Amino acid sequence: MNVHVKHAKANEWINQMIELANPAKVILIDGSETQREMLIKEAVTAGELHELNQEILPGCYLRRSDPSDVARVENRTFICTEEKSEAGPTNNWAYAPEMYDKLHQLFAGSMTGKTMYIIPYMMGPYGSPFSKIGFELTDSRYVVLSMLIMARCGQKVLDELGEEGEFVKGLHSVGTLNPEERYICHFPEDKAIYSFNSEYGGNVLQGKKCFSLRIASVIARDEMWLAEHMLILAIKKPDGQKTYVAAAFPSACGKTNLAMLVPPKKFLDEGYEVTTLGDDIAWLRKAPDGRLYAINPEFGFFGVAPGTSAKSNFNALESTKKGTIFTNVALNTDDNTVWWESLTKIPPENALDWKGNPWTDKENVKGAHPNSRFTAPAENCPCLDEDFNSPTGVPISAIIFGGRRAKLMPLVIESFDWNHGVFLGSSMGSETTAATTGKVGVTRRDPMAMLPFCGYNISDYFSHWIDMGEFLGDKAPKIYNVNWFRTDDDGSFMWPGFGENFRVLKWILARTEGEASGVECEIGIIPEEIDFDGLDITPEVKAELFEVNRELWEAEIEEIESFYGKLDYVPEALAKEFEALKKRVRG
Ligand code: GTP
Ligand code: SPV
Ligand code: MN
Repeated sequence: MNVHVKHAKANEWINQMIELANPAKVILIDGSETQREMLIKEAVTAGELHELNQEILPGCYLRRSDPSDVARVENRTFICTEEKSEAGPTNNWAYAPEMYDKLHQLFAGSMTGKTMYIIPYMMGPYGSPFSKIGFELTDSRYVVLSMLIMARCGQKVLDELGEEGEFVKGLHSVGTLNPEERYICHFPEDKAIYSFNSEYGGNVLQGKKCFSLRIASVIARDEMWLAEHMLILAIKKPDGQKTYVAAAFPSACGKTNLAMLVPPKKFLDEGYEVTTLGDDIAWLRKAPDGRLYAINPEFGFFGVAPGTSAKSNFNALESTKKGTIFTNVALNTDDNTVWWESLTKIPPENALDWKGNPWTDKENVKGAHPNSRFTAPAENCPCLDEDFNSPTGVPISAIIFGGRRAKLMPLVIESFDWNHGVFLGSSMGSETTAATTGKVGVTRRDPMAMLPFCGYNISDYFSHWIDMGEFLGDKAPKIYNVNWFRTDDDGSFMWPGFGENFRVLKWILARTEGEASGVECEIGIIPEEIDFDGLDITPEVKAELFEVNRELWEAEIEEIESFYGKLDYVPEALAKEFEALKKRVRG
């Protein structure tokens, strides 16, 4: 078995991997429609994909994954380096030479009798200085078909790579799906990724979290840019002027929803418009004009299905109407379409749940897995921004951090300056969700929403953020923190969220233009006035959305103290910010 690409180093490595995994057949993914259709046909015949109603959902398929393989596995995800200090205390570290030995044993013969697909893929637009190339060698047709949606793949990528270009190496094998022996390994020093015994999204679609965050964050540190877990959106004002914003929220905390939001009717009538550039990952670089520009390295959306409806996220739902792979949602057997919680008020009469069992006990059993997903081409999105494929990216005026905080965090605050903003990001807490295995609803520190995705020592990552502020100087974006998830004493959300979040964006927009006023408080700058016009909320709720409770902040300070205490070091600029916060809260 032998494969030839016109890049000596890539060629050599690919053939080494073929020798190791020993597939019966090797196919190079060329990005052609003919090849994609052939793979879909094979996947349907093999029972790997279920063909949905092609009249209602053309080109759409349902995939049921193994019930033990439905989310990212943080405890099986490793950063493998020579020195432990390079990975730092927030990552699972493995000594690179030992992990290579282990992986080479696991992968030896792992594709015997199977086909190896070689996917050349590019993260970022064609012809862009931001873009980077990788290869994923996999024995999963589902991974190939998903990668064809999520990244730019095929011959065009090989053309951009040329004979000398740099590339990230990636190997994936489904193995036996044994969760105990599941390995998601990153070797930042060699720019290599190995995934074994999983077939779920963020574990195996290597272009996404593995490359675009864990490996790219290391490259970004070395090259003085940022690789972040951020959506990118544009707000167009009635006068036609556009402003771009990037926002980092932890997994399943509202990035896709904010990226695609539909402003309330009043603002649409006034002529405001929101368009989407990305819903999960941003690469940000200082451009020749001195400002911070962002691109979305991805080509599709791997979005959370439950909660997505025509009302909550019209644009995301529209994006899933063709050419989409649904994973672990319910099957409506009346018309052979899909269903998930909140898609409609009333579930379908006859359905199979996400495991493929007749869904009879609708009271107690969920139809879709809470982390069920759609893999949809970005080009389907009705509000996709005209600059989605722009090689230069878009200039970012504001960076927003946020998370799920039932109490504590106000609806929105602005940081006093860049370093204070970095402090807000570094000390962020959020309640855990179903996007990763483990307990849901526990508050944990998730700095910049990057806890599971930073490929190196988090202290160095904080320093890098501080350095970026200096590098950008007075052209640095303003930094904010938002919280859509504050609850009342009954546990109900106090803020309507979704499209109404536009009101917060509008305040942020006005602030970046120096047009809105704010009031300094202990934790940051709070809006003097937000446009709540037409919104049915009581003055008490409004007040509570911005309340800063000193007792809760005292407890928060303890938690930050304990988190900072576990780090190798806290950059001086952040230690200073933390001291200043303590003084303001206690003062
Ligand atoms: P990942 O793809 O895991 O990175 O998630 P994400 O950050 O893109 O989250 P997403 O937008 O998919 O939202 C996740 C969940 O949060 C869904 O169930 C949404 O319905 C819910 N959600 C999103 N925005 C809001 C909001 O403004 N308010 C409330 N209450 N819930 C929201
Ligand atoms: C997330 O968990 O942040 C996701 C889904 O976007 S995954 O691809 O699994 O990372
Ligand atoms: Mn994500």
